[in-house]
Amino acid sequence: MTDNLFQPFALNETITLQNRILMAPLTRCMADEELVPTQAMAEYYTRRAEAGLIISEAVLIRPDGQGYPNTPGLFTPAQIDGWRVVTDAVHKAGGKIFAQLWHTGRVAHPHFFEKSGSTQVIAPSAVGLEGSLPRMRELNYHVPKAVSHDEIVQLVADYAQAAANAIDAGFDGVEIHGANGYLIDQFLHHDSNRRTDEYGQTAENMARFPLAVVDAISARIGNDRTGLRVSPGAYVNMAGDSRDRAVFDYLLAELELRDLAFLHIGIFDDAMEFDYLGGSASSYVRSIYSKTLVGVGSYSAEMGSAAIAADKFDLLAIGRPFIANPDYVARVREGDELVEYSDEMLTSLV
Ligand code: FNR
Ligand code: 8K6
Repeated sequence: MTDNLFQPFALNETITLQNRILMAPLTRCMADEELVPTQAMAEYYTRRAEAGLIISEAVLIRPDGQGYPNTPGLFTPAQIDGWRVVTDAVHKAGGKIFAQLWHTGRVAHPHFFEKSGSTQVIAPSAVGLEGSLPRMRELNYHVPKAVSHDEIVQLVADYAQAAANAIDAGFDGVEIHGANGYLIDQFLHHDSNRRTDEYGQTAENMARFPLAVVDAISARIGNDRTGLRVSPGAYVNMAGDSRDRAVFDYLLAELELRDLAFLHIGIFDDAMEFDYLGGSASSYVRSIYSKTLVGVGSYSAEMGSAAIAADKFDLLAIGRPFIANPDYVARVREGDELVEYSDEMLTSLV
């Protein structure tokens, strides 16, 4: 029984989704050398247009946010034009698509962006990640430079400009990538934020940059077209700290006042429990935040449908099964069997 997944859902007065299944953001590393989306990417997304909403793979707001090869951007005219081909095709097929706006912070590497003229990796504090990049053993992470006050102001402006570029490129809205240990999330966890100025130490200070990004983007394109993804439970690129709980308590209360299109959990398996959150990431967020919540993380359609029926969240995002099954929505609706995901599927866009 997955009937409730096929009910339309109004995010607000502007946007109504045709069903409650979202395609989760999935980095595929398939943009061209100028980080422009390709025709193959347009076709890949269009095959999935039956989703209530597609969240694009994470898209760079500027060059120094890049930490993986061939991840697309939204900061040059060619990138905007490339995305317009994608959004037009998705719209023609009856779908909706948001751009996920991304800066990786300390997970970036100059190998990818030094040709832009910058070689500096930036983050809230000069605390580096251990080890080397995935599948690029010769590249070790750098110790980042702690951003200055002026650089923070510039970052906020660059997020807002990327959001405006997304609308220009035909996206229906944006999801701010505040999850998975990247730049915005680095401000929200004590592991990566050791600042002693107005962006560190207290919950209010640590939430200041993330909320400034939310507010600047909402002012630029409308809060009805702005969503946010967060990871209150540290699980990737980050170490957990029980003091992070107070930061998210404060952040979520502030977000409650802002009427965003939705809030989306960033997690790979929502069965994971965090001591300092008193349970799973989604149950913690639901206990504080009453507006539209997107659940995700190793859910089958049946489990997600049951979670929605039990009011654990409102919308279900599906990641890996959507890589394996372009026609995921139709298969679930018809009760057809799904193809199982495997990591080898990441080498081509189907
Ligand atoms: C991801 N995920 C992810 N999350 C995100 O916020 N932005 C991104 O660009 C990506 N990229 C990405 C690539 C790949 C190959 C995987 C497998 C995952 C996380 C993703 O959105 C989702 O949260 C997880 O995959 C869990 O959902 P499923 O796959 O269990 O349905
Ligand atoms: C060629 C494919 C490259 C895919 C890059 C994906 C980058 C973003 C996703 C981060 C994946 C991290 C996986 C962490 C799993 C943690 C589970 C506890």
